[in-house]
Amino acid sequence: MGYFFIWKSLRGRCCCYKFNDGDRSALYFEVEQGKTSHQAFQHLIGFMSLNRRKFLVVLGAITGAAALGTLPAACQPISQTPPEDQSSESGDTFQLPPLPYAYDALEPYIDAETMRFHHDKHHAGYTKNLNAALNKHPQFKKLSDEDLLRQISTVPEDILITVRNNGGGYVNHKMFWEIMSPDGGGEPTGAIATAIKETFGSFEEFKQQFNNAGSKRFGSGWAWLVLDGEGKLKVTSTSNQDSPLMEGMYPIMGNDVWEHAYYLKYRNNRGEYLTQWWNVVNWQEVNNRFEKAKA
Ligand code: MN3
Repeated sequence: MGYFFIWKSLRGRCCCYKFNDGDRSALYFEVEQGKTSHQAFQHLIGFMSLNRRKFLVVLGAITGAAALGTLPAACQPISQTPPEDQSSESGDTFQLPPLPYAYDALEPYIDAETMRFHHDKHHAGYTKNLNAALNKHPQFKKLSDEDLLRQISTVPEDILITVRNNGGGYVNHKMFWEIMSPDGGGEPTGAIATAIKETFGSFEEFKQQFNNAGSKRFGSGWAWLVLDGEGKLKVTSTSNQDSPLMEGMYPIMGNDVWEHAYYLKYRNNRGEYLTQWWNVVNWQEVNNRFEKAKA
């Protein structure tokens, strides 16, 4: 017995959202077991509002038992009306976005187990802690997640550290899943390719600076390519879950150098992880972020 929300991406793939069922083997997305249908639906709505350009057509919701073999046939339009209500009665302001690909999609560069824990435990934890903190000062729920980080200095003392760590973690990982893809790698394309060349001289030089930023970050943190306050590209790094947004800069792309991002596969060899990571970079999305930030 399970419930499935099914919709279709622009690439024509059916994406299935399933909950309340022990079988987690074959479906594209899933949520924690034991969620109510209302919670799962809110989660889906949150995801769609974040990814509207990728998931335009809502095919509808199917409830009941659905054998895996029948899913392709079930991917027929049922309703083309996206759900309107984006408020959440559960009190959760921010929703954990499902991975935009399967856990094992980034193999062999990032292993499925790492992705599963990284998304389902770490990112889910940041999301939960952020929501809990904001419940104490609900006026901050009106802000977008990025604006919350931009305005971090206005956050009250009693939730400041929690919001800084978990709000940063929430936003950073939301970006992280999007800027990776099983179809990623290779050289940058579009406006970002030109800008990288102009700023750093070559893609190779940029990669080296970025990898340096990641390998020199002591302890946990991120390596970044940012657009600074003057609209210039810059390589930088932050500790813990701090976001460039907290420093008036926009994160175009970032790599997570916390051990949880690579330790299962690469052990203590962060340098090798940094090198291999370029094989999954989704340049199309990086370019989207760049063009959006420049606009
Ligand atoms: Mn992480």
